[in-house]
Amino acid sequence: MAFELPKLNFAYDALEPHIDARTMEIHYSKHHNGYTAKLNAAIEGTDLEGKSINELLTNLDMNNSGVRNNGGGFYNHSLFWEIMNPEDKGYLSGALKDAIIDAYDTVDNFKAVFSKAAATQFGSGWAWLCVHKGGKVEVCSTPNQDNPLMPGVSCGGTPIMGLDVWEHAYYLNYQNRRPDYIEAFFKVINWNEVERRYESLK
Ligand code: MN3
Repeated sequence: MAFELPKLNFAYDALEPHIDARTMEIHYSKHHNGYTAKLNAAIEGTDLEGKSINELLTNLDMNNSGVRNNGGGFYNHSLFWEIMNPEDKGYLSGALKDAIIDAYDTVDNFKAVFSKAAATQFGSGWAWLCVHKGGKVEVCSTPNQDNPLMPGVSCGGTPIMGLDVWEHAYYLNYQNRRPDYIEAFFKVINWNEVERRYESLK
């Protein structure tokens, strides 16, 4: 059973003005679609065929660049679309808010730490909020399409929120102003979904 590009839960223009429709269209229909197709090509006819994406990434041979880059790209973007929402965003609350305050003292400081991780990831990559067994949360970043599920990568744990800082994610609207894009991302985070993921993993 091949991987399929997941459906977007919102229209391309739904996140405007924070993320523009043209960027969303290219990002989803070209980039994410491309990772999905190349992941399928990378596992076809191998003993990796039929495994879930979590199995593929947590047991990944890091020298397998086809699965590393495209499996990462498939997983990372699938998460990214789900933790943004134009309407039903909710707000940071409950056990996730408590865990963030335990780790980063205040919500504002957490936002500063996450934003710095995203701003200072050199070149292409992602910033993450991860949950560890026991419920502790941690911010980290990774290059390219790597993510913390992969063996030995960055902070470990399971990502519950991720921000794509590849230029393809923001260049049309923000050019080189990555910090403005990061600020805009915080306006479209679907906290209900991030919190749901936290509750299911803690
Ligand atoms: Mn991307």
